[in-house]
Amino acid sequence: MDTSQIEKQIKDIEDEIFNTQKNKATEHHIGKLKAKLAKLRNEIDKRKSAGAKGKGFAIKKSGDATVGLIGFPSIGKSTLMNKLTDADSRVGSYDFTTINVIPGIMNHNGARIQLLDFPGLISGASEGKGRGREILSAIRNVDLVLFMIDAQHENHLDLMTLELQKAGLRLNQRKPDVVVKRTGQGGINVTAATKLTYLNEELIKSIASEYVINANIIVRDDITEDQLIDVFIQNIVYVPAIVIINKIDLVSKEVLLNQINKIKQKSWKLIEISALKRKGLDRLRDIIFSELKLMRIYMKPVGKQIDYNEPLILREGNTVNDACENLHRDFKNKFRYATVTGTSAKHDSQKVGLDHKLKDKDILTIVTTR
Ligand SMILES: Nc1nc2c(ncn2[C@@H]2O[C@H](COP(=O)(O)OP(=O)(O)O)[C@@H](O)[C@H]2O)c(=O)[nH]1
Ligand SMILES: [Mg+2]
Repeated sequence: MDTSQIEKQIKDIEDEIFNTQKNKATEHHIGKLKAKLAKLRNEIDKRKSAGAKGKGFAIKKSGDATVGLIGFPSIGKSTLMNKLTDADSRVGSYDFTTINVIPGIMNHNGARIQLLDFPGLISGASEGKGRGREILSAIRNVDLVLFMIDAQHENHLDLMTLELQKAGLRLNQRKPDVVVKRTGQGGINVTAATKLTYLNEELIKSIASEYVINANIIVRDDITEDQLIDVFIQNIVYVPAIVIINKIDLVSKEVLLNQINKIKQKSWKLIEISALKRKGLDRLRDIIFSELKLMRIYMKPVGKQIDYNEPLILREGNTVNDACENLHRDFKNKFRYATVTGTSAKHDSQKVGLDHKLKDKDILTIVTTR
C-alpha cells in the first residue's frame, strides 16, 4: 500500500469513529477501529521518519537538564526565552536543516538548565503541517515540556494536546502497567490484576487481536482504551509537562480564572505569567527546577568549608554512588564512606554508604582511602 492510500484509510476510519455513537453494542467495534487507526498512523510515522533519516533530529543536550518551550506561533515563547536565559548562552541555533531551534541556558539554584525555543506548532502539525513532524520529533527528547498557551485563546490547550497525542507524545502520563507476553499458541488470555472501570476482558482481547495472535496479557492499571493501544505501539514517549498561561496582562480576571479552572480539571501543573511584563517568572524558575526533580547537593571536602556556590546537581532518587560518578571516578574507586547532613540524614554527619539516597540541599562529604 502506498502512503496516500494509508492516509485515505486513516481519514475513513477517523470519520467512522466520529460518526459512530458509542454504546455497549458498538464499543468493540470502536475499540478495533481505534487500534487499526493507531497502527496505520504508526506506519505513516515510520515511513516519513525513514525518509528524514540522517537529518539528525536529535537534540544536542547541554547543562543539567533540557526543557522544551512549545506552543502556537506568537504566544510569547521567544520573549520568555529572552527573559529566562543569558544572552550570551543563546549563541547559534541548531539547524535541523528544516527547523530552527534556539537553545539558551537558564541558571537557577546552581543548576544549568538548557531551554530550547522551538518553532511554533500549528493545527495539523502531527500530519506534517508547518514542519510539525520534525518539531514534534525533536520534542520527544526533552526532560520537561513547557506547554505555553495564550490567556486570550481558550482552545489552545486542547488543540495542542491533540497534536502531541497524535505524534505519540504523552504528557504527564505514567506508562501503564500492562505486560504482554507473546506465546506460540493458545490465543489471547487476559488477566486483570486490578478493577477495570473503562475496559473489560472481552474488549481488551478484541483490541489486542489487532496486534497479536497468541499472548498472555496482564493488566495492573485501570487503563482506558487509548492507553491499551499505546501499549502495542512502539513509538510512544511519556514526558512531564507544565502549562504556562502567558499574556495575563491582556485579559480580565474572569477570563483567566476560566482558563485556570479548565486546566485544573486535567490536574496538570500550571502557572500564569506575563513574559513581557516579567510577571511570575521567579515562580516559573522554581517550578521548572522542582518539576525536573533536580537536587542541589552541597559538597564539603574533608577539613574544608561547605561549597554553597556550586552545588552538585543530581536527580531525585540519586544516591551517594551517583554523586561519586558525577564528581570523579576516583571517588568511587577509593570510596570508604560518606557523611551526610540534611533531609536524608537521621542526624547531622550521618555515616552512610554508596547506596544512600540523597535529598535536595543535603551536605555531603566523601571520605576516600589515600
Ligand atoms: N501583552 C503581552 N505581549 C506579549 C507577552 N509575551 C509576548 N508578547 C508579545 O507577543 C508577540 C509575539 O511574541 P514572541 O515571543 O515573538 O512569540 P513566539 O512566536 O511564541 O516566539 C510579541 O509582540 C511580544 O512582544 C506578554 O506577556 N504580554
Ligand atoms: Mg519565536
